[in-house]
Amino acid sequence: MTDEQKFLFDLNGWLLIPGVLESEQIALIKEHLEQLKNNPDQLESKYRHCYAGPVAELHDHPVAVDILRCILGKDINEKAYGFRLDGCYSQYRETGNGGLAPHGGGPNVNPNFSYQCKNQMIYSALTRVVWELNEVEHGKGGTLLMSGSHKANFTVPKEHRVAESFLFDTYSCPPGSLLFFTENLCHAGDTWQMPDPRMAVFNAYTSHQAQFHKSSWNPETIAEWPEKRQSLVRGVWHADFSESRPPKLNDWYGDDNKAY
Ligand SMILES: O=C(O)CCC(=O)C(=O)O
Repeated sequence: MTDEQKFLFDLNGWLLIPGVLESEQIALIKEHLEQLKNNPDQLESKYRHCYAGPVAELHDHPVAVDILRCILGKDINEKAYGFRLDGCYSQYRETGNGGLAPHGGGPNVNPNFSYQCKNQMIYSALTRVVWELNEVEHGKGGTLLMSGSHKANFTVPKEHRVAESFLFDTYSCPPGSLLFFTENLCHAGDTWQMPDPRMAVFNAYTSHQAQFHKSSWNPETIAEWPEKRQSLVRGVWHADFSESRPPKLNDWYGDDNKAY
């Protein structure tokens, strides 16, 4: 993560990295999401999830990992990340479809929404990573982001808790772009106005020591992932003092150590 990216993420609460994915990878992921929508029964059950198949490559894509290490936590060791994949959903929204009402922003002591920056170190708490798979033109349906509201000292006033508020920023980007935002940022879904559907993967990440969403990962899907990617869905704890001192570290995924 560059100094400029850190500055912008801290200042605004969000960061866009345009054009990360190649067209072949985008096509594979879109095909998977199309199949899930139109013919899910033709997919083997272990691939019948938005986080499965070619989408799984996104969960620890090197560009995402580089940023997540800086804003959530560095690796535990060579086998395990210091952050976890807390959830994943996909959007397939046709032209004219509305989005979620504004939420988040303002003071929050809940550790899952407690954005912090101290001594030039960021802790973004629950962090959303959005992969835009189709083009987004400015103001035509990209996520609405109220820059700075992740560390506001006052609740977002009700007149600004509407998608029309002039405080909302947004972005334009080519297919395969990557948007990060901290979930305490006030944000909303906008009406999708592009001719192609909004196809996007919404990943949520936390520190490896925190969990917000209840898990529902299919173990057969996870079994096919490389070991380090599996660590994204391991149990939620840091140190086990029950058998040894120094403690056993949380650096593996398995039946005995997975998130529920
Ligand atoms: O649809 C969007 O762009 C925003 C989605 C959203 O607000 C969320 O996932 O929390």
